[in-house]
Amino acid sequence: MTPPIYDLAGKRVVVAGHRGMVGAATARRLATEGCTVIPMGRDQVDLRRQAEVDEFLKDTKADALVLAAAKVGGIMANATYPADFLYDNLAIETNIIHGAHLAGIGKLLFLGSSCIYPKLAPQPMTEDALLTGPLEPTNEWYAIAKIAGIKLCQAYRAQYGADYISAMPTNLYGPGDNYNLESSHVIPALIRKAHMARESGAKSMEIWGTGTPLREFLHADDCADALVHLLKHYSDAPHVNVGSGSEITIGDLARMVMEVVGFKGDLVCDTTKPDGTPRKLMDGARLAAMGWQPKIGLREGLAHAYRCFLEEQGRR
Ligand code: GFB
Repeated sequence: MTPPIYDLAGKRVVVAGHRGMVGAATARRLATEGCTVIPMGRDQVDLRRQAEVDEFLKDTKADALVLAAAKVGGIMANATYPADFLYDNLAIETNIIHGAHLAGIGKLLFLGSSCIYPKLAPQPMTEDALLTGPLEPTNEWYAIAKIAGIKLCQAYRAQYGADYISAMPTNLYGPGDNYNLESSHVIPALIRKAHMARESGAKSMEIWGTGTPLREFLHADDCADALVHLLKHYSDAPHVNVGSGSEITIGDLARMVMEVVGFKGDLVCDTTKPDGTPRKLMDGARLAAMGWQPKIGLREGLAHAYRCFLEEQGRR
């Protein structure tokens, strides 16, 4: 492995969105690098207000910042709250990127999403597929905000020489996920549905859509590991895909979750609900060439996520 171009040991690193699933995983991973992690979240600052963000950041004396704060949600939340997904995400990233620049924070890592790519992008999707076609309508608002974030990082690099980089993770899951059935992503929804079906002795469990869409999933701890790798080894304008390299249909995913949870009933498709984009597999060659590989397989990751779900339920 080539030596890091950015040494994290002893650095003060702000994690914006430290209570979210990826932010929390990133804070845990950064702590193992000998960093001082400075949490920044909506419990301390309204991230949609520039003045509050500027005030917070100028006092941190931070060297680097990971921008994991965002309004996130699954397919229904995205389609139901387009204004929140566009406004909140644009405001959060604009305020934090500009605030980091004003505070003299030299290194910043912005987190986007695989939904930035066109709905029918050639698969696997390389970074060059950005802005080559129309977006998937169920999440275009979120996608537009995340594309703006990439461009902001590139603009601050071009105009001010700031070392601001962007990572585009695939669909993520793991500890601290959102299990609200209306607003969650598919994995936490399936975990909760399978658990409830087993507990209640139900004969079947419902999934949204046809079960045929393909998705790529990455455990949040693997994502955090990739983000730290990028902080240490990457300094350039183009964004970088962060994926696991393997995909699965939603139907097969549901059957795998049912096995992990121990629910033996039938699977029923609610086709009144949307499928979203038919396929979304990242090309991970750019990150692989930097020497990074995922470590957590899907079945193992789902078993871990289910254990975390049970623990989180037990704490309520
Ligand atoms: O994870 P998910 O909500 O987001 O849905 P997207 C993935 C697939 O799982 C879709 C199906 O085809 C859903 O129809 N699905 C089946 C379910 N059952 C369920 C269920 O009970 N709950 C949910 N949520 N889905 C999101 C974007 O798209 O991906 C975001 O909306 C973001 O902007 C995120 O980019 C990573 O993969 O379709």
